[in-house]
Amino acid sequence: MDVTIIVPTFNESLNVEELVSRTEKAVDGRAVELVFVDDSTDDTPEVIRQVAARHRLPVRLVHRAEPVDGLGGAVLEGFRVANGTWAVVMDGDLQHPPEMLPGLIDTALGGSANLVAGSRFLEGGSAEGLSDGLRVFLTHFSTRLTKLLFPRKLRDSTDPMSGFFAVRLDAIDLDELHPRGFKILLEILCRRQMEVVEVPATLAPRGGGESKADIKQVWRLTRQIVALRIGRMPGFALIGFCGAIANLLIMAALEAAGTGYLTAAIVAGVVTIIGNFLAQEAWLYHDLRAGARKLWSRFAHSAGFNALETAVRTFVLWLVVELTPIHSIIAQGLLLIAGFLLRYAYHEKVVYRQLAEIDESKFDDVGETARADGPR
Ligand SMILES: Nc1nc2c(ncn2[C@@H]2O[C@H](COP(=O)(O)OP(=O)(O)O)[C@@H](O)[C@H]2O)c(=O)[nH]1
Ligand SMILES: [Mg+2]
Repeated sequence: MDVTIIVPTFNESLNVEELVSRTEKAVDGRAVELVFVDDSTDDTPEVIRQVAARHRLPVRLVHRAEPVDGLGGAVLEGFRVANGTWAVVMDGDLQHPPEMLPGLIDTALGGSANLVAGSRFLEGGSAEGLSDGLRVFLTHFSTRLTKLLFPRKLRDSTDPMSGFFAVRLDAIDLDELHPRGFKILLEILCRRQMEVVEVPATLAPRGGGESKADIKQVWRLTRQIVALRIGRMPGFALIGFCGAIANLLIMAALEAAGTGYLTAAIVAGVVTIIGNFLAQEAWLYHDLRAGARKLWSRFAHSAGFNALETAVRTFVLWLVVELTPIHSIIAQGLLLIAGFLLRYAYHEKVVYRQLAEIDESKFDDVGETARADGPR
């Protein structure tokens, strides 16, 4: 099987017959199966079974009695059950005319990219089917915003909000994907660097029935973008915070046992540095260890940067307090935040940089991690 076409459906009984007929005609002669991942509360599953029986195209139905993660979760489920080397995702409401399938599939099978996306914004594409001005605005706004936030990963994408695309299933890690709403393509594009080719796509008006998109999707998309962008930062902050508390406790314990405060501070510092590193290794970056530099090198880079950051920060604090009217506590607060962000960036981009998979030519702009925008 070359291609599994995944069609998520939620109460789309009016469109199933036409969708299967037009798809069968369009993909004629290709090794393709169609999988409906259905969360309907109406008779859509029944209709799918009847329609499937009347067609030559292999059609399978996955009905989720207890749907998780809505549309995005349905597409993930489709990826899991797919027999194809490639998965194509297409809406079930005929907004993606099935006649676009040959172009998408042949580009996928004939090229070297691992993701082929239909773009409404390429010459020859069209977004005429966006139902109202608000949708048009939100689509353009979120496209601009995400391209700004992920310049490298979305470098070759003009339409990361598209719902019509093909992806090579061996190029994605299903456990890494955490779709929150409708924008599963964005999730795939931002989790790791994909090799993207686009083809023009038309977004037609809906067939029968009503859109299931609502204002909640804006909130979900916002959360998705935040999660994709900040990645492991909350975990990194938590480890740093626990380390600081541990540092104080160790110091207090040593001093209570009669150790001088400087010796106590040094011992507490060393223990904390090692403890933080082990926590990072075991918990936060365990999935990136294998592809990164060697253990001793990670430790040397991590501890070295932390020591350097502390020294530079203290020196800058001295400069700021001596030369400006800024209060020392305020200055230290701001410097601690800056230091934290630098440490985080350094761990993402250097300490746990994925060496093997990096093709230098692809990473010519700044502001992103190689592939570690990170799952939780
Ligand atoms: N399985 C599943 N499909 C869904 C869900 N929500 C929407 N869909 C399907 O996803 C596709 C796109 O949804 P649609 O309502 O047309 O959204 P719009 O095109 O953004 O207005 C359609 O085929 C829907 O039936 C869901 O929660 N579960
Ligand atoms: Mg639709």
